[in-house]
Amino acid sequence: MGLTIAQKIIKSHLVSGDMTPGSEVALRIDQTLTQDATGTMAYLEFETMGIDRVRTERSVAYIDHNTLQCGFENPDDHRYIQSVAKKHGIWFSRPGNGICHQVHLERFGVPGKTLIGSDSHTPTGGGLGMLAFGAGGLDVAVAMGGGAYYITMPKMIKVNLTGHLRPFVTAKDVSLEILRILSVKGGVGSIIEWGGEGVSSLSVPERATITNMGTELGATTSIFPSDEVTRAFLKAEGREADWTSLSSDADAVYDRVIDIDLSALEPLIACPHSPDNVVKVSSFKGVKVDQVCIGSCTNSSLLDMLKVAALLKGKTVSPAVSLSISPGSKQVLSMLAECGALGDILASGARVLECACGPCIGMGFSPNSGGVSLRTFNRNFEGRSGTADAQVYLVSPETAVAAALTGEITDPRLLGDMPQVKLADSFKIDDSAVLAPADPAEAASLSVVRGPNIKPFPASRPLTDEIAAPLTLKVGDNITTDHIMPAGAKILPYRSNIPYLSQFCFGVCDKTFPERAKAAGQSIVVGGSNYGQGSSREHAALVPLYLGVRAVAAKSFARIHVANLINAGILPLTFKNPDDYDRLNQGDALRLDGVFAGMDAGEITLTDETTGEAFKLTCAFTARQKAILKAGGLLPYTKEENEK
Ligand code: MIC
Ligand code: SF4
Repeated sequence: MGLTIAQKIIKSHLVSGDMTPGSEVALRIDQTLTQDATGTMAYLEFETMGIDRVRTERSVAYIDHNTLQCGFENPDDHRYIQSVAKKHGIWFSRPGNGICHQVHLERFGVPGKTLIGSDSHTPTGGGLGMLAFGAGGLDVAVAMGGGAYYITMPKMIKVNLTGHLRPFVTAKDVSLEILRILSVKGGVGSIIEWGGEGVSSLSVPERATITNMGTELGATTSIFPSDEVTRAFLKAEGREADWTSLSSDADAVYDRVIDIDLSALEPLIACPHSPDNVVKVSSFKGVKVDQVCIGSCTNSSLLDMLKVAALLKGKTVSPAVSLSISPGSKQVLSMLAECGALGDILASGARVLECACGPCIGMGFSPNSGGVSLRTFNRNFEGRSGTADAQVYLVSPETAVAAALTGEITDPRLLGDMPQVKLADSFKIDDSAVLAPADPAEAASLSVVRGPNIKPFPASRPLTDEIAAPLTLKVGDNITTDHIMPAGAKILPYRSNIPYLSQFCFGVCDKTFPERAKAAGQSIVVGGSNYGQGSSREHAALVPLYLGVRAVAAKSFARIHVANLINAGILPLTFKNPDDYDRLNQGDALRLDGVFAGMDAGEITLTDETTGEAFKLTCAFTARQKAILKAGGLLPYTKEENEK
């Protein structure tokens, strides 16, 4: 039987496990990346492992999230990351050099290699034919130390593309179409492989837009073949030698095949507050727009920016709209400047922000009260923009420009003819903002700079056979990590200060949760389906751990979050009968009995002492996951293993 592209890469990186869907496989990791909002914690974790130098082929630390410096916290963290990177063999991408995923695609990604990053959009690398996963910081720390990365062997979904995109219809609309078809849960447990004759009409940045938003489907990752288009992109980056051809076997078997005719697509828009709430842009008439943001790791490539500049050229942004543009990298910005496109953007009245995540993660540029914001980003979760009652829509750069010019949600096809935009054959290569690590001889004498905002990790507790705890919080379906541990300019600077962060835990759902959880000492949280979707932030597990959460019972979990819960030593349990969710009430006194035997049997009983009812919860943990949970998390587990 033939293999898919992903199966081929998994096979060549398999450390242990068998490749049957649902079993655990351990993969050798070639490259890692971190960003600054998750990086500080990841490097603190790496340091506790006592390994002098990373054992990967390439590890890169990016500064792109926490770039607003409203106090000492972010610059202190940047200095910490810079010094730890230099000492331990990690390349350091300075603030201003760009968004991790965009820069990694341009300068470091290699087809056929494995990459894990402490950011959920690491699958952007799939646009180049990398097998790239988002992961918690601790998993990235382990991989930097040469340890394997464990995943549940996914099913394979193929999306077969035919035809080609018509003017004003873009790769972003392809992403929104697959979200419309599959929903934010539809990719869970699967790798999405993009194929078919339509693929050759998509450039690498367009493919990367699509693999980037595979994260919103809950997919383990997404991947494109590596073909002549990939080779041309790498050649333009001066890296043709990194190219290899990658395709699936003709007789590869997929669990599901979805057909998308690119020629039949129309401009699409995701409505508040979920990326899968997708309709046609043409269905909107007269909806006023206050703000438009173009950028983020989804849509900040040179191609996107050139199209935006061409559409803005000679025109003026509507007085009702505030338009921001953040190019994805220094390379993109300097090429825009050199060809004059930046001048066209500025002349239109747009505000040019630095090459960073910025508004995407609420780092500035929040909308006005109740404002309508159209963004070329990948997430429109409630409150994520920094304005609680903002209405955020996700669109392509073309649709974003149409709204910026007209002041209303507008079908971009009404703008007239799409100007022709072509990518240059060679890009401007300037890696001066990427600092090389010290050589091993010098590294030993280097010290690491730590600011006062770095506080100790929450203490882990070994698992107990009985857990008696109140149900301190019951939440619904599709709870995101932005609900559990919000981000934004006011909170993100405290990512290395768990006690401080804890006061905002579940703030979007219930501001009283932190106080109630602390008062209870230990507690159990109940969630609906797809609990923990979204970001890779391990803080969404570490902060609940600090607040005494011992277990989360949910209808189902998102992949990265469930791994983070296990790594933190919190039990993720799934309702055997999803309807039991309805029979539990916030405030009930709960008890889990026989946890150890239950873990072995794959089923634990939860008793609601308030109502007297009992429920079955499933827990299909692997032997390794059980050992991690019993030890109280991955750090104590690794320590125990090292002492053996
Ligand atoms: C996000 O888009 O939510 C983030 C911020 O990039 C996160 C990482 C984080 O929370 O620091 C992600 O997607 O993993
Ligand atoms: Fe940055 Fe936004 Fe991409 Fe997350 S989704 S990495 S915040 S640009």
